[in-house]
Amino acid sequence: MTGELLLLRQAVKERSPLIHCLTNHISINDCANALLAVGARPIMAEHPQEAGEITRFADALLVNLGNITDARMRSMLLSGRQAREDGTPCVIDLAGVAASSLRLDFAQKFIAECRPRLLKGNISEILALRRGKTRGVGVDAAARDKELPVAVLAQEAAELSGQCDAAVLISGAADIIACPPALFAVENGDPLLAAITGTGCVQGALAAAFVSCGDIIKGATLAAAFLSVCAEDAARAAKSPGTFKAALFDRCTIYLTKLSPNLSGCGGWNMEKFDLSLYLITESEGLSERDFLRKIEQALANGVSILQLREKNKSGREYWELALKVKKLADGFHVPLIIDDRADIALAVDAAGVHLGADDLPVAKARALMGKEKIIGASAKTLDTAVAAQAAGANYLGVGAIYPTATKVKTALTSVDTLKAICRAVSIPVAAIGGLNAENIDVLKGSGAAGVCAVSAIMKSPDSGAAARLFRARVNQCLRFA
Ligand code: TZP
Ligand code: MG
Repeated sequence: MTGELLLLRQAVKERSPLIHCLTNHISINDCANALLAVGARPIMAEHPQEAGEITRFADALLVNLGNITDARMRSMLLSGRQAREDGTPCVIDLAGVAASSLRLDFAQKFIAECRPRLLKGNISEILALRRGKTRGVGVDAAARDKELPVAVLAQEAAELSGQCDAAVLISGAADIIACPPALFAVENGDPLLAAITGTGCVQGALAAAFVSCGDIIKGATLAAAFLSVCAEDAARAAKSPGTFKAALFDRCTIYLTKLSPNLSGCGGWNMEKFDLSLYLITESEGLSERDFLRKIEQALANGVSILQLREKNKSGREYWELALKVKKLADGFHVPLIIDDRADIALAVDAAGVHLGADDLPVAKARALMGKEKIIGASAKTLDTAVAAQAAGANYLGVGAIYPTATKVKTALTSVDTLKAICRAVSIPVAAIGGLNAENIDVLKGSGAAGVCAVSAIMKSPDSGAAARLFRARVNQCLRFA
């Protein structure tokens, strides 16, 4: 399931589905921006004379009952019927059905006539629909409903799913996704999600995007897992609602490299916050500083997902000065910067992390110095060193050289079979390295690698932007989170 969710997230980015949203004006802008952030195309057209026409060529329809109006109700029925006729997936966000009979009656009518594939609401909204009775609450869940144990939520979701012949997503501290026999709980998230209005609406919009490219249950589960884990990550960077909101939208743009079961909360998922898919490692030899920085900038603008500054012959002072400049470039593209060899330089420039080899500080020592939040990558050439690096606290591995490298690096080759064995044995993501270029990365298909490192293929190209763009296209074809 985890790998399939990653594929689905990738598919949205690649296919850019058109998502027709009939939604309230409180959160309409956030929904549109969240859809853009994950690579979908929002269209919020709500005039009754155009709604059905637009649904006809949309990839999914979202109707959200928040702050409902006559015109929007009319449009929802027109669009909903169109979606049903065309087999276009339709998601209904039951916003406010626990608050008013108008909305509850309308939801029942819409479900009966338009047969949405996914019903989404907080626990009070789900209970209102289950029982056909409003609950005298606003648009958030009643305190007494929020206290219900997860097992009861799951039961209610499963029963509503049967009642309405649709999947059900209950949003809350734990999100429940039910379409019997499938049942998932996502226990990730952060209380700050409740401190800004409309994050529930955003979850519904994301669900519409994800179900447009895959099945309903996976789409709903990914929407819950994705938003929750982005929120956890955003909350580490921002502690108050305004900055949290900006950080949350920034996180929504990430490709995922890893989505693994969250061991502390059964049924939850963790996603890695960095993307190894195209890992540029710098090489400054023979270049003026100006040309070196320009080469990096061009590559960053063309699909590099993570950057390593690698300098072997500079003094500490020179390394630090260059790292400051490269950090500024990387920040401009929201690309994490990793510093090769030197934890001190990484800390001094507040880089995202450090990459360590056999001659550098041991991973455990660097972890003790750098804390939990910094990324520590480790080179591994054998299964044993890979497993040991993970145990010592590494966040990713660089494995190779897969092919002989044209750089001055003296290193033994690592076979693709060893790469595969390492990918199977560790749960952290693995990037392949060594002599890899757009022509030969096919060997990585099915290896389980999360990314590809490139030095010469990009840094030695006269046009590093074009080289990165080509590399990115090939990486997307080859890796697909195999
Ligand atoms: N470690 C193993 S191979 C290598 C490093 C740093 C260099 C890879 O460079 P290229 O140009 O991608 O072969
Ligand atoms: Mg090193």
